[in-house]
Amino acid sequence: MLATAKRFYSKMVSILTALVMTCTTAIFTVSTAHGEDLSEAKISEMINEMAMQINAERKALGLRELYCVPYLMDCAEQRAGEASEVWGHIRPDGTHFTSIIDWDTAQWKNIFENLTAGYDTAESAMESFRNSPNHWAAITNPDITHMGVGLVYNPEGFGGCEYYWSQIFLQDQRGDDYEYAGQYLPSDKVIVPADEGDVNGDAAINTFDYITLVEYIRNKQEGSPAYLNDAQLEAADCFKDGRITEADAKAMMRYIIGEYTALPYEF
Ligand SMILES: [Ca+2]
Repeated sequence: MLATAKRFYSKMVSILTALVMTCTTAIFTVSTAHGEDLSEAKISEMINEMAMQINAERKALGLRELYCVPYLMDCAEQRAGEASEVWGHIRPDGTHFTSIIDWDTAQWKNIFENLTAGYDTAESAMESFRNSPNHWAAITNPDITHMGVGLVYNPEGFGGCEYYWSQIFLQDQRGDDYEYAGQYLPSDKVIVPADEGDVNGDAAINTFDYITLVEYIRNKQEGSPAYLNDAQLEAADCFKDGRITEADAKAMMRYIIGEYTALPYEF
């Protein structure tokens, strides 16, 4: 009982509940015509843009980049929708925002939620967070490792803000290198390898691929954020043994210098 109470307390103190009603000033600057043709693709693009900006800000400060987690992206989208109905970190059912997280999926020991509304670009929404110390402290928290970003366009939403953004950040108690299903580092393009060994997807197989692969392996070993998409992993698996190791990097280098004539390397 005491242990449960203690865990609850430590959870509560780690939750950031800062809330700034950024919406009111934006009501007068946001045009309704903008959002009416917001496609799902456009919303995804805006969400990705925000995720990239979060990591760019963190990188500039020497902080680790955060993985986007599809599960947390879904949670963030749901929270953005809820906040458009009932503004704040308390959900429409009266529970704290953390109740959106399934404990078996995300065993957070630190969790933060940022909300802002009324901004029709990722950049302006990020600017609203930048101008709010508590929100910015969450974005630049050194302990967090994973995130979800959500945007819901709701012309009937709270305060007439139309654009409702949410960010969920967390650190999992299972370790900073705990891997969530489908996690990825946000990027502005989908990398498509042209062939075996073309890890960076520029249709040539050269030292840039080798560097990309070696960095990936090193970051993995150090427990730092590292991400290659499935097609890149396939292209990087020069031994075709289903694992990415230094042996793959060596095989790639041997191919690049002409020692091997083809990839994947056949025993
Ligand atoms: Ca390449």
